[in-house]
Amino acid sequence: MPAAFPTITKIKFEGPASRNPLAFKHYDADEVVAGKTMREHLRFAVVYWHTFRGTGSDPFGAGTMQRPWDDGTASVANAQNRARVAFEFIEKLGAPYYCWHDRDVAPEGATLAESNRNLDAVAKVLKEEQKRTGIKLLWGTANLFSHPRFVHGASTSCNADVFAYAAAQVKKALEVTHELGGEGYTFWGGREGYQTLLNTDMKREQAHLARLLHLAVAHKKQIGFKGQFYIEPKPKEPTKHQYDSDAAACLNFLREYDLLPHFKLNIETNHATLAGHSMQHELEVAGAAGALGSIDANTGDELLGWDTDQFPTNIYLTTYTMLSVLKYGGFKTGGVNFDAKVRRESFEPVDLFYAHIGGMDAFARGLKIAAAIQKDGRLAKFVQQRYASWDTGIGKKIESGKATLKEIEAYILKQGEVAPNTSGRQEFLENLINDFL
Ligand code: XLS
Ligand code: NI
Ligand code: NI
Repeated sequence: MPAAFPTITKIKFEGPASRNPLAFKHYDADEVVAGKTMREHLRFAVVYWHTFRGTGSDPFGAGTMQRPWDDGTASVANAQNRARVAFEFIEKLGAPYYCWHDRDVAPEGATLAESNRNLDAVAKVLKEEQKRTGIKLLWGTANLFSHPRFVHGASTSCNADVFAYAAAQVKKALEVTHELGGEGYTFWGGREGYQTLLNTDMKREQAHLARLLHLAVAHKKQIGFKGQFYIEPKPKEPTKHQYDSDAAACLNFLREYDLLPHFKLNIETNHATLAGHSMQHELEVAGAAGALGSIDANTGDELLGWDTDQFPTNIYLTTYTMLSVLKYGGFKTGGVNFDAKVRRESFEPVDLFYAHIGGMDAFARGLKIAAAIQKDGRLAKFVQQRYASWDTGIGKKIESGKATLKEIEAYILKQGEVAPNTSGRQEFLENLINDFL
């Protein structure tokens, strides 16, 4: 097979002074930062769906992407060829992981059996390519939203046969993920939500969603799959309200249905902002619950209110993201997965390289800056001191649950009034962060 990117060789680290747009300026995979190499910290993954299946179409116009290797047919041979191209790209880029949906990698057939055969035929090539290159599968997932059968949702559909179809599809996607040595499996509730409450039994739909997840947990055990399960929060799009609306809603749902021990969260930047939160907020909610699993790295546009899935280049964003990731002990099974797409106007194959290189460099800088802030220690110390009143005396007693309301009342009656509070020092802290940028 001729190379799909014949003029591009392996992307190298050339350092910040380099002016080569096809080189890393900051991501040096082997450089050790805070005790681990950047490769180990960041665990970059390329997504199959945007990078190899994205056409560049939008509601107003057709696809624009120039992908000369793709013959445009839905044949298995084309899908297998595309898989080889994908690995040429990921290998040249130097990302250690990739992620897919079942229907990105292989074409949907006329029946589920045919779709499964197609998936097996492409998975065979993926396995060969993984072996040849050493690139690994960060997570797999099932596309339970594109086909018209999922018009009312998948596990939350009003039609039990659609639930059954979705469950069967998840079973197969899990098995293929397992076969390819995947380190995780993600559930993003594609259309698990509603357009109008007038036709919706919300309680029943959410119970069905939980049922699917329980079935997946049981099947995981049965086939011996040891990967991590993730839920990916998103508040809207395609439905008006998605049940997995944000990290807090997901955690509550998982707790309500006794699923929390089996899941962590996969936090996506643009989904956080759609939910009216910052990425940092979502990471802190997940981290505080011990459920920070992985991230879908991208960014929205300040002026556009939808999931634009742009590549992240904002150093503040990557710094705050990595500060939270480091704070909660770094990625274990998860990683920085670029769930991002090049703009419709960036239609040449080389743009795929520019986009990923920029995202990787932005995260490398975020990691280094976050590690420096952590090492400096002033920020963490400030937060610790801000709560010092809880470490002794009445604070300690209240926190440990040993004080009664009566004792607390007696304490404050004796005090008469509370001593003046100390400043929150927001501007001081914002300046402190800037010292490291
Ligand atoms: C869509 C989601 C999707 C998931 C995988 O908005 O981000 O791409 O990551 O199903
Ligand atoms: Ni995503
Ligand atoms: Ni998304």
